This record gives sequence, structure tokens and C-alpha cells, in this order.
Amino acid sequence: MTREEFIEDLRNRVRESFAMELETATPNELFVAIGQIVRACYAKSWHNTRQRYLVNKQRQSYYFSIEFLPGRMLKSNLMSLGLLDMVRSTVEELGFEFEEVLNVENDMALGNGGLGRLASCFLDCLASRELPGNGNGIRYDYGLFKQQFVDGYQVELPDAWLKSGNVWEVRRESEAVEVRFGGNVYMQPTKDGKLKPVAENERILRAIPYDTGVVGYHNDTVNTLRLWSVEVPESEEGKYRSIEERRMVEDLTAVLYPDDSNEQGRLTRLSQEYFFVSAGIQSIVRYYKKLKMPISRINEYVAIHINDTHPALCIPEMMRILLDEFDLSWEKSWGLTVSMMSYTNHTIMQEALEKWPLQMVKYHLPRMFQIIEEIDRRFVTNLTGLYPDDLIQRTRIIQGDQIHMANLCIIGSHSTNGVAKLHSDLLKSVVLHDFYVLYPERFNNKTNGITQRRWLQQANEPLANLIDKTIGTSWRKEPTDMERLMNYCEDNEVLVAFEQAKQQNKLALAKYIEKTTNIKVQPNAIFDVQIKRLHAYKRQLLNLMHILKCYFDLKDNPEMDFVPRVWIFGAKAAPSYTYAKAIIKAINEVANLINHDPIINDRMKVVFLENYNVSLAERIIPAADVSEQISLATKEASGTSNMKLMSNGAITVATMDGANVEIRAAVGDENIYTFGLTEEEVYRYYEQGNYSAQAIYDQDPVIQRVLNAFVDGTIPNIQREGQEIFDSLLRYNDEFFLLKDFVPYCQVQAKLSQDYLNREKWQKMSLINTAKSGIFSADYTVQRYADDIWQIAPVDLHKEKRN
Ligand code: OAK
Repeated sequence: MTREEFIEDLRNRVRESFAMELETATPNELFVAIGQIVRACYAKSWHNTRQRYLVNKQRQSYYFSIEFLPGRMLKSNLMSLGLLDMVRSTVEELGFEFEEVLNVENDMALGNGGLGRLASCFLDCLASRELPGNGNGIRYDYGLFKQQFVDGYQVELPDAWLKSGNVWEVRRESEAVEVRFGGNVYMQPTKDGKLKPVAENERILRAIPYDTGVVGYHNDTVNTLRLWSVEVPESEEGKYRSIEERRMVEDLTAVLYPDDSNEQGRLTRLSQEYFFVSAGIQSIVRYYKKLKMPISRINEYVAIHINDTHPALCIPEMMRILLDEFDLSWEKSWGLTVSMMSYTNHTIMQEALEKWPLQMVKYHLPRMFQIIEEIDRRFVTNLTGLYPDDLIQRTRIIQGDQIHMANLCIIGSHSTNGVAKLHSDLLKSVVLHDFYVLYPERFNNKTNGITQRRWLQQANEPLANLIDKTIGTSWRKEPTDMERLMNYCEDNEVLVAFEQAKQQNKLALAKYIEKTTNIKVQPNAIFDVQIKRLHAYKRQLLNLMHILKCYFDLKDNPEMDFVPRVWIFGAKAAPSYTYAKAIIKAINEVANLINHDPIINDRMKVVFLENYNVSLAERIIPAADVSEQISLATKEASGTSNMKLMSNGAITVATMDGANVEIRAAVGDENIYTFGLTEEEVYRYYEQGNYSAQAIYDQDPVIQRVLNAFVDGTIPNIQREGQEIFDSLLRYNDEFFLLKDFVPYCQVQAKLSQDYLNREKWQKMSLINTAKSGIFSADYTVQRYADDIWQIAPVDLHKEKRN
């Protein structure tokens, strides 16, 4: 598309859609019009990609996830289509601020954090590698809540992201399916002596798919993210006696559950899970029928991925369709199902392991219940005599009055993976050890990854351009090519240029901070960043304790040498997680105290940015000098902000947890600051039960002063919260060993501050971190999923031409 064609198109669309002239349009109209143009640009490729898959009978994977977190899409789509520079300069020439146009777009925030963002990175990479992989999820009317601080407290506001429409989605009326809930199922004998389930009094809902194109980077592949929305089918209208009753149904896809670890066992959540699973599986089977292949071969064409346990019902739902709709035998159906399904575990936190009350499933999803019961019965029967009874009892799906979803996933799929080496090893040796005994060949690791296209190329243009200038542009498609930067470790000119790029980003963030919080920060201070959900195990509190220690040091000795630092936090807490909310309040109060203390004189600033989301991450990450990855070893399955920050040249302060272990291996000990208990030490404490937070407190005056600050009025306005925090550490014996790790944490921080003064050394470390970050590209991660688990490959274009 030429510049002239673009302007012409833009002019027409503004006229047609808004009855106004381009000259009088605001960023809002411009965003919609450009969005329409972009969509039109990839429409043909989208159609062609689908045709290609269909004609070639391409084996495809379907990534089932209850969360997707793509963020904004205008800039990334423009970039993928190679239109970014032209559109940006044209829009600016027309007298508009391009940034303002981009900022009109609502973040698509249909996820809580790591798991949802990973799903979106994967979709981007699948398309960019021309791999036939689709997403399947829920089109929530309201995304993750918007966070505001009122008096330092988190307040949650609804995110009505669809209010102003969504240019990217296409409603596919003709591909709607029915999903059935409740009622009774009984078995009826058929003429040939078999038993067939018959259902009565079910509630039928209509699932409407909304498809979004996932545009590959500089190729013609556009894959599909299919999100389902609920409606009342016309045939059922008469059954609803009141608006409330109807509203209950329509509420099914209204909101995303804002908790990323605690399953609340709510019926609506269970219904959401079945709804998008059933709709997705039905639509896969319907598509498969178009291939005119026998159902007995469906596993050659379909790979289904279960992203954590939320889509676990994929297994019984596929069984239902094969058994009830295709009349296959149990054995045949089970073989096909297991060979199609694969499962990723994303956490070892006990409270996040999903279990559903048996009665709830039995009553609301009776056919699912029957099938799960039968899977469980056969599992027990088949293993009895081969394995110890207690092992069988620990691994079966139905235990007492609960259904264990992880057990269902492992038993009903051919692959179970963790998301970093350490995490996958812990699954095998501890958390899922019993299953590892049963099915050792099913277990594997797939270390997470990120897409450098969004997190470096798009979010950090100064650095991306510099990398291009230094080593060429191939890293944009082959991220490990960034390794070539290693040749410039000693090149002063390059190091200085890298420093300047960082400085430019820090200036931009400083401006944003001032605009949104009124806090002035110095761009030459260390920008120390911790961005992630607020969770006790992630230990934002440890960071805060170190901040308090620095504060007291400066108060005691105002003349001391102190390397100026700005601590930047971004974090949402689940609305019901009072402890996490107490920590938010505490951080905000400490920030207030320090930022206004004249003795500190701007040498310390603490900034907690509101409403951390994908777009905000894109602002913060390029400006970070330091990346805080300080979870208690064994608790963070992988982490992905660690990879994003590393890629942008931030140096990691890390415990040996999750993917930090692999980051250290990549950059080398001298280019990362590690500290804290190891996995073995943590487990030793658990075994020996001899951890005493009180003993550590009693012996360390610095720790005493820091902890006392929470309850003695030093930190103002946190009476209740301060007490809760204090008690968690002493009365309840510090579940995540903060006190144990505090001293080594402060030591590496002190070393880091000193190293920061050595600009050359620091810049070299930073360059090495970027250079070595290519291996954490999700391009490679999805390739490994594609090769080892899904067995999917790009379309053979030559074959297509031959045909
Ligand atoms: C969310 C809900 C249930 C279970 C796990 C999660 C989740 O978000 N886990 C996170 O997944 C990320 C992607 O794999 C990991 O990087 C994080 O360590 C993990 O906490």
C-alpha cells in the first residue's frame, strides 16, 4: 500500500464510518479507521491461510486457554504487515500524534498474568513461524479489573473494554454451536443391545464464536484466535420466565475471574470452563467432518492443548462426542482422546490446583460426570495389582467428594509439561511424583519464552534500531542472532550508544511517572523494577524491606554515599486476597513517606504505578536497569517478566527459582545477581521443620528495625495492614522465608549499587543480557511444542503449488 492509497482509504473510511472529514477527525476516529484498513489488509491472507490448511488437510493444534492477554494490537499488526513506518509518518504528517492514536485502543486484557500472556505470545509465534496453531477461549465482556489507588488502597473498577467496539473481531454467526447444561441423563438400550445415553430437561445455550486474526510477522500467515460468547438460543426463549433468569445465563461470559491462583469453586467458573471447552471441541469436530476423513483418524489431524487445568473438560467432552455422536467404543475413543490431548502445568502452589465438588459436576454436567466416573473406574481397575493401592488412591481422579482436575489431565493426555527446567524437575520428583512413576514417558519440559517482537522490537525502538545498526536485522526473525552482540562487549562506542538508548527510555518513563503520579524521578538513578501479580510467594515484601533498610541507613547517616535509586512497582492483587492488598497499601505508604522526606533529598524514590497491564509493561520494561525476580526458590514455575526485562538489558536480581536458573546459565554468574535459599535448602526446612523466623529476628537488629516499622507508627496509616504483615512474618513463621533471605538480598543489592557506578562494567553486563536473551524467544518454545508434542509443521507450500 502506498502512502497515497493509505490517505485515500483513510479519508473514505472516516467519511463513511463517522460522517466527517479527515481534517476534523480525533484520535478516536483515526484509530477505528486505521484499524479497519489494517484488517482489510490481512483479510485475504487470513482467508488464504484457512483455505490452505483446509485444502492441505493440515494437522493443526488448538491451544485451549481460559485466558488470553494480547494487549493492544494496532501497533503489532502494523509491524507484522510491514506498514508501521509508513502509517506512522503519514499520520504525523497529517498533523496527528501517532502515539495518541495508539493509546485510544483498549488493552485486550482477558487474562490475569503469566499464563494468559504466555498464551498470547505463543499465538503470535505460531503465526510468525507459519505454524498451523489456533487459540480457543472466552470472549469476556469485562476483562481484568482496572486498578486504582485510593488512599493507597487498591480499588477495582470494571474494564468494559468492548464499550467502544472491537475492530479486530469477526462474529461468525454461522459457526455457532449449542452447549448443554444440567438435566438428567439415563442409559437406554438400543436395538443392537448397546446402551445409549439419553438426556432430558437440559438447558441449551448458544455459543457464538468471535474470531480475531493473529497476524504472522512478515509472512502471509494469519491464524485464528476464537473466543466464545454466550447467548440464549431462540428456541429456548420461552423457557426463561424472568429477566433475572435470562441474565444469569448471559452472565456466563460476562467477567473474567480476577484470581490467578485461588480457585473459588464457583458454579459460574465451572460453567465457563465447560462452555468454552464444549464449544471449542464441537467446532473442531465440525471442521474435521469437512475433511471427509473417517473419525477413527481424527488424531492424525488434531492436537489439543490444555493450558493448565481450566480446560480439563476437553478430555471427557471429546470422549462424549466420540462415544455418543460417533458410536465409537470406549477403548477406541480413549485411544484417540489421549493421543490428541496434551497438558501444561503452570504452578505448584497447592491452592491453585483445581478441584471441583463432585456433586456440582454431577448436577450441572451430568454426562461429563458419568464419563469422568468411568475414566476413574477404569484407571483404578487397570492399575490394581500392578501398583500399590495407596499410590492408586493418591492418583485417581475422584477422591472423596472431589474431582481432581490435574489428575484428569495427566491420565487423559499423552504429554504433561512444566514451564522451566527446575519446575519440570519438581513436577517429576515431588509434586507429581506418583504420576511420574506411572507414566514416566509423558513428562517433559518446555521452558517458557516471550516474543521479542512485542517486548523489544515494538516496545523499545531505540534499542531495536541500535541492534539493527550493530548486527543487522536478522535477529527480528531469528532472535538467537542477538548473540552476535557479544562481539561488541568491549566496543566503547557501542556500549555508549546502548547506554544512550536506555537513557532515552528512562526519560520517557520518567515523564510518564510524573504525568500520572506527580512524582519527579531522576533518570540517572537506578531504575529498579518489580512487575508481576502481587503474591506472597513473589515476595514484593522482601523488596520493600530492603527499601526500608536503605531508608534507615540514609536517615542515620545522611551524608553517606548512596547511589540514587527509583524503585518501580506494578502489580494487581486478586480482589479477595487481603494479605496482598495489605502489601500494596504498605508499599504506597512507604512511598509516600520516603518521597516526601527532605533528608532523602531525591536519592530514593518509590513509585507504584497503577493498573499494571500489557501496555504499561511496554513502557516500563525498556527503561529498567534492574529486574527483581526474588520469589522463594521452588515457588515461581517459570516467570516471563524476567525474560522480557533481560532482553531489554536489565540486570536480574534473582533467586534460583523458575527460569532464573536458566537465565543465569545463559548470561554467566558475573552478569546476574543471585542470592537466597536454594531448592534443596527450602525442602530441607520443610522436612526438618526447623525454620524459626523469630530466632532470626531476635538476632538481627536491622531486621528488628525494619519489621517494627510496620507496627510502631514509623510507616503511617497502616495499623491493620502493618500488623497483618508483621504477624505473617513472626507469628505465622514467615511461610516464604523472607527473613532468611533478607541479609543476602541486601548484600547483592549493595554490590549492585557499587557496580552501577562503573558505567563501562554495567553497560557490558547489560549488553550481554540482551545478547543472550534470544534463547528465551517463544519462537523456539512453540517450535519445541510443535515438534515434540503437537507434531505440527508449516504448510508445505511447494506441495500446494504441485497440486
Ligand atoms: C494461573 C492460574 C492457575 C495456575 C497458574 C497460573 C499462572 O499464571 N501461572 C504462571 O504461569 C506463567 C506462565 O507459565 C509462569 O511464568 C509463572 O511462573 C506462573 O506463576
